[in-house]
Amino acid sequence: MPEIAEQRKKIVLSGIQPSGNQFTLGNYIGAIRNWALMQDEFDCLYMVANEHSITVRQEPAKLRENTYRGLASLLAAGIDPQKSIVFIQSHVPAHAELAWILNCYTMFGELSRMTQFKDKSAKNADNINAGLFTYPALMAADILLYQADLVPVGADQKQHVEIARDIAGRFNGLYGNTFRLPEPYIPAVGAKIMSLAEPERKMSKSDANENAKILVMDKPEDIMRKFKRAVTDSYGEVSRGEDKPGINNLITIYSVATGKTPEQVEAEFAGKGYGDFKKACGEAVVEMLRPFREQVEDLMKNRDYLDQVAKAGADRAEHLALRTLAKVQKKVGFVPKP
Ligand code: ATP
Ligand code: LTN
Repeated sequence: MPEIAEQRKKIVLSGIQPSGNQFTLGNYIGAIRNWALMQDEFDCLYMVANEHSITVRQEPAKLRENTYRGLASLLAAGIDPQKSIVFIQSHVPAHAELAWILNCYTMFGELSRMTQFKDKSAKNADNINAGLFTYPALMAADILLYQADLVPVGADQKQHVEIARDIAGRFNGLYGNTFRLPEPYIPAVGAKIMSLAEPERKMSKSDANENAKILVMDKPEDIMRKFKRAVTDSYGEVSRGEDKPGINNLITIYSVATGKTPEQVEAEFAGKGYGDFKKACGEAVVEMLRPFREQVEDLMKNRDYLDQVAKAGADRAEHLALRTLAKVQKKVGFVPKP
């Protein structure tokens, strides 16, 4: 029997905002580390979402620095610009152009249901701007421009990928098949790393409490100290349980950092106390992040290289994006430039 013709590789797109200082262990485990793991199986595009960042007020010089740091972090996490398209969102104007069009096919009611909008507008009560509200239309543009099949994100972004899919379906329904319908791709382990201080809440880079989050560039001694202080419970047993959010979280982190299953972790620490376990977690995370951190530091000294990667990535991305944008403009009835 002849082999069935080889199927095309699925297209993957994801992005991360360069807001705040640096990425957290949650961003690393829930997002960028997985992106690197997907490069061989899929055709991947990864971007630094700097246009999304200005929905919350940023200091221009810091935003510039963080954008480069974001790019360096993607490379340090193992994303290879020869394999994947790596770029900075604002370098491809088609994102903003398609976002405008999609805004006109996105409903006030559906945007009002976005939990991130509700959270962020509560946190930034003095700056509830229109961009913060229509943010999902820009994210839909990011995804739909490249006809992405899969969008690897942490659990908190699932709702935004679903709205992108709804917008795409609505547009296709009106104008015929234009966009591929994307699906969220959520990791089985580590999709929601919790705060070390309040383990019922997600670890978030914008958390004001430094002890709640591990930053990917933290020094080893800071990582050790934060794990030592991590909030646990009074059971004293290293095993998972419904009412043990702190220990559940540490077991997840340790198992990702060491490649062991949660069962193996429980067996390894049977009969041992939380003190030993927290120390082991800290050491495992220090080792996991060490090469990453060193590479970010090296890359940040080489701005020319980062510029070169960004330029080449943007050119490749733009080529693909313009194909979809032209199709969309034609469908909605824009007159082509004579
Ligand atoms: P902010 O605090 O500003 O909302 P954030 O830490 O939530 O920032 P984002 O830039 O919104 O980070 O997220 C980047 C990626 O990291 C997304 O795919 C998101 O789902 C993922 N992510 C963020 N926090 C976590 C977490 N605690 N666990 C797993 N994945 C996460
Ligand atoms: N909104 C996302 C970042 C982001 C993104 C995207 C993720 C912007 N564009 C496209 C996936 C696909 C966030 O805040 N984490």
